[in-house]
Amino acid sequence: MLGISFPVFQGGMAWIADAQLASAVSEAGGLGIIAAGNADGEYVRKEIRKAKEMTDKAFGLNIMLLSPFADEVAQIAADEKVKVITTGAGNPAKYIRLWKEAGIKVFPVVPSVAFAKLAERNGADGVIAEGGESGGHIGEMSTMALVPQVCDAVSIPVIAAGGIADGRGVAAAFALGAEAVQLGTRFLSATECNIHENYKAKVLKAGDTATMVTGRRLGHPVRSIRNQFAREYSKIEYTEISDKELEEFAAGRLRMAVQDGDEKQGCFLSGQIAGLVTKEESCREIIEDLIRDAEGVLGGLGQWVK
Ligand code: TUI
Repeated sequence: MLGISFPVFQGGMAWIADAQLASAVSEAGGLGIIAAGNADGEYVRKEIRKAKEMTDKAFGLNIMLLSPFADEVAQIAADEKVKVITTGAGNPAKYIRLWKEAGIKVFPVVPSVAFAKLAERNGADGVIAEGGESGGHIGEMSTMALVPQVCDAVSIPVIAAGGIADGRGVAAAFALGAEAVQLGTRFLSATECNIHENYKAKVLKAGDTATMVTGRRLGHPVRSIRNQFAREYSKIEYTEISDKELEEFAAGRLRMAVQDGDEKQGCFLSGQIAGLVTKEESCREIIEDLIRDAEGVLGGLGQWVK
């Protein structure tokens, strides 16, 4: 469907997944995805054009639907005819006709079976079933429970996401019925990933319980590495503080992490699988390693088959 060599999507991480990371993943045979995040249309158009210079292969654009620029970015994606759009944090129904008319393949991230069915009815080409092990904005389901139920509920391809960072995770996703995987946290350690060195170091150092979830009160739970900011947020979250003040407290924190590497004040989004991410490697090494190891795991039952 997409002309990619390997069934691996790189997650559309806001302020992180730029033209350099996306083109490196696509050049390595996966599907690189530029993240629009909360950025305006001009930033997104520039990144799309940069990626077109850097690779002839297909790449995607992730549109974060809570962004104040979502309408503008949705139109730019159609004008620029990106090959693939993924969406996060909402329902992309109102844009799907625009994107389909531009010949774009559409893959909404879905946090539940109901949402997956809705996406299929609305004309999505596939769904990304993302469990709450992932970093950033999360749903309530775990990947292990969500993926097989979504696979049974829809007949379009299912891409599994959340808690996958190595070949074992890829094999598990395929065992659950997925046709591809999406990884975010593993690509944070890529040499081509332009995050501040402090961010990379934090991910490389993180263990299994390094992350926590904040933001449930405002309806947008977000998983990030436990630090001063995350602790302070969680301390004030259920006090008498107003919604507006709480939002203001969190505003701009991801950029502080990604661009300034501010270990105390920044919000370092990461999945629970960060404990498996222990070295910096190129996107090519990451993808080749995933596929080789997954094949080893899936083929590993041969000795038991009579
Ligand atoms: O979107 C993500 N991950 C993200 S978005 C983000 S930026 C952000 N900043 C502040 C608040 C919220 C987000 C950082 N990380 N992943 C895809 C994803 N989509 N996970 C869960 C969902 C989702 C949740 C609810 C998709 C649809 C949905 O629909 C329910 C509804 O009522 O809209």
